[in-house]
Amino acid sequence: MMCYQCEQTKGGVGCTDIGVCGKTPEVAALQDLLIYTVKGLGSLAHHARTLAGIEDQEVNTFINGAIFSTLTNVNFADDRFVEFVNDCRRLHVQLAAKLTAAGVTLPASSTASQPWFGSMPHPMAWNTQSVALTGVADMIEVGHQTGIAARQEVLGETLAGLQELLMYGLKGLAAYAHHAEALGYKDPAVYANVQESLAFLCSPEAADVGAVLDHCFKAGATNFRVMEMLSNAHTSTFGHPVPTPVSLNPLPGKAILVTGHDMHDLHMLLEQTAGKGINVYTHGEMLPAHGYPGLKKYPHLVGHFGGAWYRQKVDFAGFPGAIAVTTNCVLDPLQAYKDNIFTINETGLSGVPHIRADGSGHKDFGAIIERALELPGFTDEDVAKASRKKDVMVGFGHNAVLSVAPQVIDAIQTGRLEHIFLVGGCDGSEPQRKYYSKLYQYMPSNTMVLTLGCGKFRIFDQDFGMLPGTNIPRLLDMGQCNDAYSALVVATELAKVFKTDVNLLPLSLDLSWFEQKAVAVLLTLLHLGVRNIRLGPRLPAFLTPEAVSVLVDKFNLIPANVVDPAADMKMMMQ
Ligand code: FSO
Ligand code: SF4
Repeated sequence: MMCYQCEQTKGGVGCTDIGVCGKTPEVAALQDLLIYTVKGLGSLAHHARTLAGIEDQEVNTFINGAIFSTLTNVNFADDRFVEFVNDCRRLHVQLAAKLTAAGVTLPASSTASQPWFGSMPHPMAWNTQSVALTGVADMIEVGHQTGIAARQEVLGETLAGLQELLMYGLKGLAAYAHHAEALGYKDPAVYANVQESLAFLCSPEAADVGAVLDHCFKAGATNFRVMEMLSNAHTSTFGHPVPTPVSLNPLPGKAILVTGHDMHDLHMLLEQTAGKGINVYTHGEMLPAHGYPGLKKYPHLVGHFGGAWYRQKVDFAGFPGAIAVTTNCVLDPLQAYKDNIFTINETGLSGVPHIRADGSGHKDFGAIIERALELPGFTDEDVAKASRKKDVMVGFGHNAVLSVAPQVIDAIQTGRLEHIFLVGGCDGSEPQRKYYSKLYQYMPSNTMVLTLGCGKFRIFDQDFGMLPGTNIPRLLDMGQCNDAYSALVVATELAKVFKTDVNLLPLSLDLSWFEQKAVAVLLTLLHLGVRNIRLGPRLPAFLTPEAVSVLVDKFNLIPANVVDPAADMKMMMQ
């Protein structure tokens, strides 16, 4: 196997024996095969749209979900990937039949294999070949031929890595688009862009660095649309987030912990648990849910439990109830809680029950509820012996922040607010990530910090006090990683007031990346022309020094100075 799609990749180079995340070589091969086969279906869907005006919603939904399933820490279940590959080939044949019925024949050149597919045919050709794939072992064998190695050999590491940059950006935006779709929000232009990019990656044009970079920025533009659509989906369904204190202290009673990013699932679960005497807690990236009026109205949504994703083995083992995994990040479970955990949507763990939606999108969480009722929940003694923690504040989406904009603007104009930091992104277990904890310590008291994503867990429970002369907290959490959209709305509005551009505001972006959603957000920022972004704790392994130098020249992308956060702070304050 060879995988270097996330920040924690082995040695900062690539996972080759087994993933640092726990991904086995077998699952890696199946994921590679799924991406290869989705490139084929995406190409066909692109041609069907452009040549025959055929739009196939089942294909559109499938492609985004399938891509999402290969994101870091989403799915480790080999049987689910076999299912995805089979579904992909079935949909391909179905769509090809629609084209034939419409009297459209694809030009022979469109299915000519590219040198970087090695010994494999063009994915569109493979999808319709009658290859006998009877099970996991067959697929793994083919999957081994679809990995990154052939692309690196033919294209060289820089171009192969830039093609991956595009693919990872697509993974991130497909994940966000899939969340929006669960709430009934979709945009034909988004499907079209994803599929056009997949077709591009199978075309001779993808051997050109400039063309690949153009597609990366186009994916960044699409991701902006997607984050906006997801933000609208959340706020139209659940209302705009409002500042809300969240308890970190458990209450006595039966309990369910909901992790991941999917607000729609949380909502369905709150509905199904209402009146059943079960308390629902958020975990990880679900924390911002407490700020949404349409979710906080449920009295049994009682608080938040645990920290960032990488601590889940400790958190989940210490949780006396059932655990619902709606999206990443999920890790191979410990025996201690394996019987309590359930996967939903694209997530998957071997030997763990998986809950599927019915045809109308409804999910029956009966099994989770049943397990929660079997387990002890928090007892009075548990609660009595737990150390009392202070509430944390959430709910500072763009609406809430813009409502205090006049005070912020006044504070900037009168010098009481010297600088704003946006520390967005993910957390992780590596020691270099201590940089972010230290960075906060060096922030002068006349500054504010906006957080988003699970990186917030470095400081979410610390008291930063108020901005001098105002009743605005210095630390404002804007939400999940996809709420980078909210941060962009605020930055754009501030730039308008000061009649300048975002790059000239007293604002620094220090991004901690981990997986491919963060790649999509980075591409969005670059597409918008945002400069001087700090990126850490390590630069992506898939970007060679040559590729990095292009981004440094064009955008002044700055690697985070993880060994000297004080120096970084000094530079940002200048
Ligand atoms: Fe964190 Fe995981 Fe939201 Fe990521 S939970 S690491 S960027 O998946 O998505 O912030
Ligand atoms: Fe390694 Fe990350 Fe790939 Fe997992 S997802 S195998 S940790 S690079």
